[in-house]
Amino acid sequence: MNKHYPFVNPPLPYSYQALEPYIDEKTMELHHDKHLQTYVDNLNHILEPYPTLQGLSLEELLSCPLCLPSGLQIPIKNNAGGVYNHIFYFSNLTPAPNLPIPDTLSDAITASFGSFDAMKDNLKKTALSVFGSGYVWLVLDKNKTLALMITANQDTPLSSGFCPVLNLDVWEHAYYLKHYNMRKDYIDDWFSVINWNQVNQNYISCMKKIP
Ligand code: MN3
Repeated sequence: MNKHYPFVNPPLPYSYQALEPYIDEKTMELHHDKHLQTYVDNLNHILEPYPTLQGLSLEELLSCPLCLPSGLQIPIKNNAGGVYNHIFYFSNLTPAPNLPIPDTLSDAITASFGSFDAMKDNLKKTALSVFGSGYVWLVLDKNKTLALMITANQDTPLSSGFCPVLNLDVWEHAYYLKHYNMRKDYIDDWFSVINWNQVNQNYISCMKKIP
């Protein structure tokens, strides 16, 4: 995929039905082909008249909102965020269970939360507490500690200096066709299709980025 304008919607790294029965085919198709595609199209439309911004990556567009022209700060936060958050969400899922969690990440989770189960319980409670549309994130903070955070709408942790390790989309479009109002069941199903090898790689690259 292009790292800058014009952004493209990368294909899913698995088929639409690959995450059945945990996440259904129709949800994946609409989520990728319609929701994510709309953010890609909107972002390209916003950047079209601004050649000076067209060389910036998603991370660069999102890390310093105040560096952008004031009229573009909110539209870019919403649409570059929508692109970044969805690509990251899809990239951390897999139809092939890959437990146990790699040692590097597993040790970091134990150091920060006490145990994997404590992290999982905490993440589930946090995800259930999100009011309205948003995401729950596992992030690395400036002290190289793993932490959970909530972002509203398509906001990202990048603008507040956190490095993303894993995210969970809790907008209703991510689960309503299959799980209806049962967000709790969606969270449990999502835990069954997490690509822990990829999450471990995300953690390692975050460790390298934070001085
Ligand atoms: Mn979504």
